[in-house]
Amino acid sequence: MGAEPSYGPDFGLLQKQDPEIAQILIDELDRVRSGIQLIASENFTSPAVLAALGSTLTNKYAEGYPGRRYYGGCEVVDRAERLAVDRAKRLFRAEHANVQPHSGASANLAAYAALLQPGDTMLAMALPHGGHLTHGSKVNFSGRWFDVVSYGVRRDTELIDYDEVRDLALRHQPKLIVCGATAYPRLIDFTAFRGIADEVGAWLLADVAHPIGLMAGGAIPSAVPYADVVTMTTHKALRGPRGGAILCTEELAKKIDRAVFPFIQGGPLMHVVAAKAVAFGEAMRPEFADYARRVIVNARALTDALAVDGMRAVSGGTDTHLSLIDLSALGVSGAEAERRCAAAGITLNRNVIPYDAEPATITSGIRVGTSCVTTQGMGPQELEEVGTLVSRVVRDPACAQEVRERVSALLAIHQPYLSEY
Ligand code: DSN
Repeated sequence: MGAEPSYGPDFGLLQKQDPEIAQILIDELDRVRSGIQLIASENFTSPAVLAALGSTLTNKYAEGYPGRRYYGGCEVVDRAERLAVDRAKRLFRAEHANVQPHSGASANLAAYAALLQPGDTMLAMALPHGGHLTHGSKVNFSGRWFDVVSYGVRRDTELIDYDEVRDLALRHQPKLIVCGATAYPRLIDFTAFRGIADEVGAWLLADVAHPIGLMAGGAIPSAVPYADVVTMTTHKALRGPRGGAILCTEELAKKIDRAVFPFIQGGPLMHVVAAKAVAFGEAMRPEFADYARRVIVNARALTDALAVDGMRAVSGGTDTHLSLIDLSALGVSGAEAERRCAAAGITLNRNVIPYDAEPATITSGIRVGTSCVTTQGMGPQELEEVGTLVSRVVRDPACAQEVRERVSALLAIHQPYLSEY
């Protein structure tokens, strides 16, 4: 692998023509190389994915679908989209794939557009309990346009309350049930959701934007056999370009395709579609299955190390790439912990925990994930140390410099875009 993949072959030209932007590219690569990235929704794409993203495919208008475009000259980009669709179908054993959504939010918007009319009732996980903005938050289109009923986690176990989900479904008869979350560290019981959806005659949508990479690698059970529609992002644990995709049954294929284009989107981003094909191809390799397994092993090592120092894992642990950590016992807010870690070169995000008394800007918790550090080649031993470093600097901000030195030592061995993929 080259040492400076994000610069591309014409980086010299960019430096000459637009030194300000060139410097930003350099600074961002330096930033991730000089700190530990624990944001659970981020990852480092391969240089091959970056190469596809930085290609001339960005120039092509291709509204429509392969073989059915509204522009001429699409015969080459058609091949990229066909490959992306075929690989997604094979990788996830899905009947149909649409690889055009620009993001996870767009994928959800398209899925709702395919299955619902404005004013219809949907049942989804509450944002403060780990759901997503597009699962019915009042500040989002989903909460504005649909009649949203929310379920959450139990106060005692901090696990999804499947009895509550069923009761709410029976009472409100939603047309759509959404499962999936952004800050839920445990496996979701798709069989239970399927059963509830069948009982009330609802569609089941699994928004697995976060764990789809772990499903691709076979490290956790897939949602595909259970859900009518699966929405995802391609840039989290899956390690592809920033974007979204939708998998669905053959029965819903036409509805989903029409909802993506022409209903919510115009021209697809063909360079991103090509990069998605690259990422799906990479995820089919045995090394990716090993990667997905190691992400979870690392998340457990990190979670256990944090717990030793009183940083309690919500629900008691993790089955995935992320943990939600309750800082209440330390008397430090999530926002303050985020700042203290940043001062020591550790990037993570504050996050509300279930039943949090603090608002989303402050929070009582943080969220950590291991997709990035695993891509960098770190293992459980390193993650144990990372846990200790997080806990030291959160408890005592005066340790920031000392912690930063240990962070640098770890990064000297495990730098992004220098280790092998
Ligand atoms: N922003 C993403 C996350 O961090 O989980 C969800 O869209």
